[in-house]
Amino acid sequence: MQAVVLAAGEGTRIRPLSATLPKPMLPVADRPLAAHTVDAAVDAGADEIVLVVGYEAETVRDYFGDEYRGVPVSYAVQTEQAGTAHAVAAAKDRIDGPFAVLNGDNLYDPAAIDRLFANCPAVGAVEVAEPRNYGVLSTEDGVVDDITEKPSEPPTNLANAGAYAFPERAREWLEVPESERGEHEITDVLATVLDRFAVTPIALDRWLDVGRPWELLAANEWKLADLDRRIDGRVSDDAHLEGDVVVEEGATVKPGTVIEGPVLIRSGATVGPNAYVRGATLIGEGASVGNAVEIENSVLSRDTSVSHLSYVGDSVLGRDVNFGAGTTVANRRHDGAIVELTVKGERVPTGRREFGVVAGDGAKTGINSSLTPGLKLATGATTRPGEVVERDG
Ligand code: TTP
Repeated sequence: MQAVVLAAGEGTRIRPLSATLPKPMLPVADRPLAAHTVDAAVDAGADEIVLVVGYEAETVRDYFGDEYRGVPVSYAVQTEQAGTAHAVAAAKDRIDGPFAVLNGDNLYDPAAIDRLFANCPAVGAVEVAEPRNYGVLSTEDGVVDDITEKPSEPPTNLANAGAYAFPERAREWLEVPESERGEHEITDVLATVLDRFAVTPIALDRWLDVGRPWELLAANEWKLADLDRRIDGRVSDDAHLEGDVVVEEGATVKPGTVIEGPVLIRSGATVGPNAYVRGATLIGEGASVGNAVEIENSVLSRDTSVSHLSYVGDSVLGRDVNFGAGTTVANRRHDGAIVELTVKGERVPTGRREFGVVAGDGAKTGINSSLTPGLKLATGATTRPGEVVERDG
């Protein structure tokens, strides 16, 4: 079966992390987010991957090339982001049989993708506590018979997980009218398939839609938890590594450092001396964690540097970020309330009592900067020495 993977979105809600990278290319453990989806499709037996690209398409092409793990990869360009059905329609000419559609910014439980492919026509379903916020699937006699967007009285607690195995005929039904949101949506294609075929619901044990910065942290927490200890880099005899820690070849861990997994230290990164790195943490390629720095439950993207005497907790730092000596991130409010973050101009609860900051590529803090919980630093933003930063900048 062909797998059409949607990766054309800009990721406006995850800004500033998507300023130079499309959301599907943001780092999740040892690969981009979309590579986890493509891997699940390849493991399920996909015989071709069709990536729908648009925003910053070149970075997607550079990563996946023409062949990925022995499976041919082709690209369809969606010039305008007019919706998920519109995105699949951009790949229409390449579809010549039953086809799967997966989101390049979702993490799926891989075993479920296997079952999805084996049971075509099928749709991924995930049990949720609050179905009113989702597209909800109704079922009868083990077959999905309807989908309702954000119903006030949900018929089930099965949310549409955005994973579909469509029969070849669905290719003819990709041109759907605009929805109330003004987009051409894949759920309208699904509705036609439900009318004409018996569609099997495939239960996903786990699923994560990565839309906002804290969901990228959650994606890393998920995939880093799967690490198996492996030390291929240079680790000082005076460093102490506990649990599932991976030090890739070309990475260096200096004396006095303590690392408690799950932690992944990627090639070219240096940690220490005397650093304390705790899970779930990703230290990206070429990143550097200096003397007496503590990093907890965070993502440091490639070439980012946190200098001596700093603390970073529950945070996501983009590429080439530089935190000056003594930078301290506060990751908990005094009142213990859920930390909020600004997403497209609105304060939104992250659902986390511990959440630090999000720093766009190239952001720099002056020495002894103090950063408050739920703060966003824009691409290339700077703070002054000793500054207490309480507002996004
Ligand atoms: P969304 O998360 O709805 O859109 P987005 O990725 O652009 O993010 P944001 O809302 O923050 O701006 O998209 C769901 C999936 O569908 C995702 O994998 C991107 C993909 N997509 C396209 O490929 N083309 C489109 O026109 C749209 C709307 C989404």
